[in-house]
Amino acid sequence: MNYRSDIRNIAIVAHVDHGKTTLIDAMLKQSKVFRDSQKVGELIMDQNALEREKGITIMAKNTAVIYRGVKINIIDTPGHVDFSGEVERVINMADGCLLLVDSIEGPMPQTKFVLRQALAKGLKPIVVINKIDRRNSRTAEVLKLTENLFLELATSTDQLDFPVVYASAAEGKAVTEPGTKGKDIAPLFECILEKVPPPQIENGQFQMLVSNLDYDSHKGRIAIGRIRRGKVAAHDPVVCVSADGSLSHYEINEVFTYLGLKRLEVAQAGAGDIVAVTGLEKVGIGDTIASPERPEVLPRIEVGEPTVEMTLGVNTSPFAGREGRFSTTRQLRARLYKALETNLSLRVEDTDSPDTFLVKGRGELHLAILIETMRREGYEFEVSRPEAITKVINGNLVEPVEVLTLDTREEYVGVLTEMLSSRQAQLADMCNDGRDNIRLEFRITTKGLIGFRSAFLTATRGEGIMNTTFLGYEDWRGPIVSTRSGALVASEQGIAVSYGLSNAQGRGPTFISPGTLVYEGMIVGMNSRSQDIAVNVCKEKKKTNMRSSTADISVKLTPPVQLSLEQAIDFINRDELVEITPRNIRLRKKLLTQAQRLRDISSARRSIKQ
Ligand SMILES: Nc1nc2c(ncn2[C@@H]2O[C@H](COP(=O)(O)OP(=O)(O)OP(=O)(O)O)[C@@H](O)[C@H]2O)c(=O)[nH]1
Ligand SMILES: [Mg+2]
Repeated sequence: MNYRSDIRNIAIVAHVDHGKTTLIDAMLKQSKVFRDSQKVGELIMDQNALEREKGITIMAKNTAVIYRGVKINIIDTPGHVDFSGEVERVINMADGCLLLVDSIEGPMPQTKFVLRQALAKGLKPIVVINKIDRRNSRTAEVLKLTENLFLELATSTDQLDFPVVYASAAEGKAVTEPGTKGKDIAPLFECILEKVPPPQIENGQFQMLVSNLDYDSHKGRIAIGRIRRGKVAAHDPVVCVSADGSLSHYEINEVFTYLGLKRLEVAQAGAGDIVAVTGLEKVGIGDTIASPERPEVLPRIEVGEPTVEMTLGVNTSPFAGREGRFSTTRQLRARLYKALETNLSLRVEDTDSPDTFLVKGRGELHLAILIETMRREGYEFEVSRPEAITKVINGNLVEPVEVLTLDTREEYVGVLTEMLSSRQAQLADMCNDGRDNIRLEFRITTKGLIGFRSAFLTATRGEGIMNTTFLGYEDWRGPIVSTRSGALVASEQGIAVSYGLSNAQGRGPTFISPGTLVYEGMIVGMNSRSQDIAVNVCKEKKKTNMRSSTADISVKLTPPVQLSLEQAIDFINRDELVEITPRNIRLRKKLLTQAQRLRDISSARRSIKQ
């Protein structure tokens, strides 16, 4: 077995927001891959518009820097639990990982998930305690907690011997001794060169596993992965082995390697390096590309199963077809099936209704990002409330269960415990730091978590952070009764006016402002009681002969509660839908007229009696 001492391949893994992408900024800036005059800003790798807006990484991405003549291929991964599939997809390209841990928060649920993944794949970990510039850093304690995590997860004793680097990614500094003052990120680079094993290579015929796909309108599909064996050059004949074992023959068009934010075209690349190749028209993630002389298949990438599902279908609202560019069944279907090519933990299924598809993902945010992406591309459609995916194992109905970690203030413990007990959650652990900051850990069904995020943020007035990790499947615990209050439902189509909205606000908060077009059956607010109530928000004040210049202005409205897409999906009940167009997000009852809804309730009652 040979090694390539001129390369290191590392993945950066951590809990959400612990500073992975910022650390890559520091590495890119220090290795001078940019011209001095070039303004590159922050979170350079988060280039996707949604990533920039939300300030989180959604997709794993590659970059590379050169340090003392060694190329370090770096893979940035997302830390949010809903995008865990991305970590699983790319981790096989690396030989080592930087496990970042926030110097205040310490190891969090996703830290454990990614460390388990990394150790299972045999990656050499380097612990990076980050954000040491922050005033309340508790570096020594966090290191202790991280050591405990290793003790819990390690499968061999040599995994317990990990190097530690202390960093401020934001300031671009790293040191190996806690408490010392650093000047740049070089100590981290040195540690990578010394501790991460160089890629092991096998000489022989070309073989690579495709870990990512990209698309270019001129070059077509771009397959990205790490070369396991041999080398590849432009015009080489190759075969691609797809999921069903079928072989397709192609000729490699171009070969690229990474440097900074660019892909550099190279004449050839060899085993151990991470490359992008073009010329393969039909190639998928998980496929093996190999020399036709020895087309041996590499194990496909395994990604955890989806836990939540929702229906996504053609928009059936009275305003359908007005605001989107793509709205037909055929267009929606093609777009959804295309998403499967790169979004490995997503599933799409046809349903009995030709206009509706079942979309399954790793969490509400995972699905919301797909929906938001489609809406920005010009699609219009409707979605149902997300539901946890149940399965039957050995004749038993089982459902997904998660660990929910809440970090908040002591004063909210009562209200949170009460909210969660009605959602089938059990308190597993509670610790107080002595300063009224409290961490609560619950075991909860995925179904009990749906709709909880917005309720949590409201209950804690934004003073709380929640995290979840998937635990496994357990016996079905029975249905949960919705505790949401009723909806204010528009009783007729028209334009909402101040007078009508002001009347509606006598019942509860509204979601729309005057001038909004509404239709019968659209949800325009929240009732303070549990049942739905019809309101006429288009109703004008009766004109009187007495002209009063202030009559209409005097209506004082409370500003509407504006639900984001995620909040809207979180809010709706089973008999409701979210209508999504490039311009609007509307909530609606599935059955639009009150007569239909009443009939539905009475027939449901009849069927219970029978
Ligand atoms: N004070 C301080 N803030 C930091 C440091 N590193 C990152 N941050 C901040 O922490 C926040 C999250 O940083 P990111 O780099 O986006 O974190 P991430 O791990 O890539 O997050 P995801 O990709 O969403 O999982 C940003 O506001 C950063 O500015 C640091 O060393 N010190
Ligand atoms: Mg990031």
